[in-house]
Formats: sequence, C-alpha cells, structure tokens
Amino acid sequence: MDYAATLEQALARIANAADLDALEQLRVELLGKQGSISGLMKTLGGMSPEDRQTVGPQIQGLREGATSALTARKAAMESAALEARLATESIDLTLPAPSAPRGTVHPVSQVLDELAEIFADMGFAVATGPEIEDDWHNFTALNIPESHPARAMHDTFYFPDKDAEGRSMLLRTHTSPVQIRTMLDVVKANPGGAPIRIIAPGRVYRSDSDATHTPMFHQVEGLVIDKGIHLGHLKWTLETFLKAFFERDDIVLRLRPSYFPFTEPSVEVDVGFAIVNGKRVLGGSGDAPGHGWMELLGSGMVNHHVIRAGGLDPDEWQGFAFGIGVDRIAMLKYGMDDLRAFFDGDARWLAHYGFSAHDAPTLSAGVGTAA
Ligand code: 2NL
Repeated sequence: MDYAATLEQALARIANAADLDALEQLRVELLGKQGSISGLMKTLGGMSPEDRQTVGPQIQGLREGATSALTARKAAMESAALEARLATESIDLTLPAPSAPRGTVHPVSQVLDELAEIFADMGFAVATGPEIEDDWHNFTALNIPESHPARAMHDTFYFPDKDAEGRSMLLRTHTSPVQIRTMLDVVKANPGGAPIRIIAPGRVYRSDSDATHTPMFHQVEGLVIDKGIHLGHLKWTLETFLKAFFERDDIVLRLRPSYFPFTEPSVEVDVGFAIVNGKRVLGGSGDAPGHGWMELLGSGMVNHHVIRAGGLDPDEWQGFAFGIGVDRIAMLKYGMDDLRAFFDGDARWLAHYGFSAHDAPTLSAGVGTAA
C-alpha cells in the first residue's frame, strides 16, 4: 500500500475542508475509532515483526501528518473566524451599561446603624466585645449567681473546655459582658473611673428555637455611669431614643417595676399603641380607648454589685442600663412578621425587606405594622 499517497490525499482533503464542521467530520473519518487511519494501525497486529518494522513507521507518519494538518487547519479557521468577527463587530459606547446585580442592606444592619446614630447624638459611643465569653464576664460580674436559672444548660451554649483561668467558656447570652469589660478598661486607663456612656450592640446566643426565638439573635444594651444618675435620666434617654427610632413624637412610655439580677430597681418599659386598620401602630397612651401597652425593653439602675465588679465604687458612681432586642424592634419598625426569615439567607426576602445602601429609611417603609 502507498502510504505516502494516502497521506497526500488526506492532506488535500484537509486543505479543502469548507468549514469547522467539515473538518471535524474529516477528523472522525480519518482518526476516529472507526477511522481509516485507525484501521491501518490495527493491521499492524497481524503482521510479522519484520513487516511491522518497515510498515509501522509509515503508518505512524501518516497518522502524525494527518493529526498535525487537522490541528493547524482548525487553528487557522478559528482565527479567521475571530478576525472576521472583529472586523464587523462594534460596541456602542453610548448605550447604558447593563446593571450589575446589587445586594441590599439587611434590616438588622440597617437598625444597628440607626441605633448607633441616634445614641451618638446623645453622646454614647459604640462598644464591642467577644462573642465567646467566660462565665465570670457573662454571669458572675452581673450578679447572676451559680444557681440562677439563666445559667442552666438549656439556655446557654457552653464549650466543653475551660479557659486558662479555669472559667467555663460559653457563647455570650447578652451583650452585658461588653459593658463589664468597658468599665474595667476605663478604670484601668483612668483610676478615677467613669463617666461612661456606651451602647453595646451585637450577636447573642441562647439555646432556644421556635417561631419567635432563634438560637442567635441581636441585642443592644446601653450603659451610663456617672455621678448623681437616677431613674429620670433613664426615662428621658429611652423616651428620646424611642421617639427618634420610631420617628414619632407621641411615643408614650410606661415604666413597670420588674426584676433583673444586674439592676436595682429594675423597670420594664412598655410603649402605648393604637390599633389602626387591624394593625398595631406605636404612639399615644396605651390607656386610651382602643389602645394598649406593648412590652418593649428591660432596664434599671445598675446594681451596686455590678458597679463594684466593674472596678468602681458604688458610693461614688451610679448608673442606669437597658437591654433591647434589635431583631424585635426591626420587625416592629419595618413590618416583618417572621423572625426566622431574618437568618435564612433568602435573597428574595432581602430584596423585599433589605435597604439600598443609599436609602434614608422613612415612616412609609412600614413602621409599626408588625404585631
Ligand atoms: C431585657 C433586659 C437588660 C441590662 C439589660 C445591664 C448591663 C450591665 C449592668 C446592668 Cl453591665 N444592666 N443590662 C439591664 C436591664 C435589662 O435587658 O429584657 N433585654 C432584652
């Protein structure tokens, strides 16, 4: 058989292939599993060693020649096609750019920003601290004794190991340890001590999960330490904050006696609401006809044991503190009704409830629509 002539033939057909499809068809015909050159390769098996030695290199040369011709022709066709496209295609730079997908600000982030801004106007700094805490900062310093139910395993996520000082490690159940750390830091930097005005926003963890509780949620606590601080300062601060946050001048507070280990006296704060079109809208006295009171937050005068744990003398320094659920006030202000959706990471929920990074939130965004 004349392998040189066969190669000549193949090369001619490759050179004449009209397009990429024809070239591919040719490749299959010559070099595919059932291809003619592949067939020739198979005949080597039946030959004597002497024949194989002379014929083998010729078939191999045929195969390599066809392969490299195919590859070269394919590259030439492709670059010709690209050249042709570049020659005819143009981009209209006057058209508007296609819009890139844009994320939104999560309502919790939005509310945290609002809180920082409102309290900054009242002279509060934002303090942060670790989410992994030890039981001294999370409980003991806050006048929560060993036996307190808040320490029970079903509420708190504990780590299996203790820290270097032998303290139990846990996920903080409130942001109060941040205030303890801040007090200790202030006293360390300035043995004279306070004053302190901070809010401590952030994630907190409790082993609790149902329609209204998630194992992780957000809290903001506030702490003021100074001389001559009393309940009047607490009430004014909360009233000023709530009016600014809910963007209503007619917010009315009701303070009820309560109990927290870290405050004495402790007060639960309710806000008055009206029922408008079947929905609760904050504002007005809860005692008015058709109105009611809604429990919103807990607060009180800082317990003297806590002042002392913070390194300060309670005979010299007094303070008030409060704690609020950030997710809850976000729901109240912007009208979401399922807490779990906050942390599902569903982009459709975020597209609906999220904020543009450039938006100034307004009342019309749905204040006070949630129950
Ligand atoms: C609630 C109640 C509260 C505090 C938190 C606090 C922190 C320090 C000292 C004293 Cl360092 N108190 N925090 C006080 C009263 C209530 O939270 O129901 N939060 C959702």
